[in-house]
Amino acid sequence: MITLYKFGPAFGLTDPSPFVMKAETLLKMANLPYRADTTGFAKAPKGKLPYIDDDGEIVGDSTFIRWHIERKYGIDFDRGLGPEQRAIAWAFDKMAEDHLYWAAVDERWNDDANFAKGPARFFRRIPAPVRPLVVRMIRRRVRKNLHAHGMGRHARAEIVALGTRAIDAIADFLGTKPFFMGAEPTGADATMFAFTAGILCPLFETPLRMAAERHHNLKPYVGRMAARFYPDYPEMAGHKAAA
Ligand SMILES: N[C@@H](CCC(=O)N[C@@H](CS)C(=O)NCC(=O)O)C(=O)O
Repeated sequence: MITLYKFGPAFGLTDPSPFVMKAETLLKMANLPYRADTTGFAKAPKGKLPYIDDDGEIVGDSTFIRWHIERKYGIDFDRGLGPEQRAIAWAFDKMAEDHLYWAAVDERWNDDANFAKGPARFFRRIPAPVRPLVVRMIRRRVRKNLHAHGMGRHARAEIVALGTRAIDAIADFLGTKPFFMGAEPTGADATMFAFTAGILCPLFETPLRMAAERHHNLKPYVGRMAARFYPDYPEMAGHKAAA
């Protein structure tokens, strides 16, 4: 049995981390039984979530989880796609994960109002006297990570412009197709669904959400994915504007 280590549902999403949502969606796409565990962060092999424990084999990182599923269970998430389409899917995946992600992190963690509504909740269990100190320390670490990546060196307006360009690319490529690469879900849908659902999360007032809402195909797309893979998750009903 596979155990998926995740943060746990938050903000009306199955997880606040798009990487966790991606990994969980891949498990569902593969029809593999799994159990979720929200207590594994301290033992994360790479200091990040998600990771899985598959009968004693620990796999960290959503992409390596994907490759593990494909290898061990003989699944090709991109079946039906030719090399050119696979290349495009990979490029979009990494645009979301290594570029758009950081613009979204900036909005959630560096905007005080969004931080208070969202990530601040992660610290509720920390004893009140030390909480402000811990919050300051973690926010400083997030800022350092943003700076090290490079996104954090830009002005807010520049970050929004870059994030918006990525969202426009996702929406334009999706176009009128039901799923990202065509008529049926493929590997990239796990990623596009996770990131788009996170950015459309109605809890946060963000320019990236506004950018996503300007595209009339994104909410129905998230709804379609949620309806197909999370039928028992009514919290995602907000996205069930599915066509
Ligand atoms: N490349 C990793 C990224 C995972 C990741 O960035 N996870 C974040 C949450 S969105 C995390 O666990 N951060 C905790 C930390 O950096 O301390 C993947 O694809 O799984």
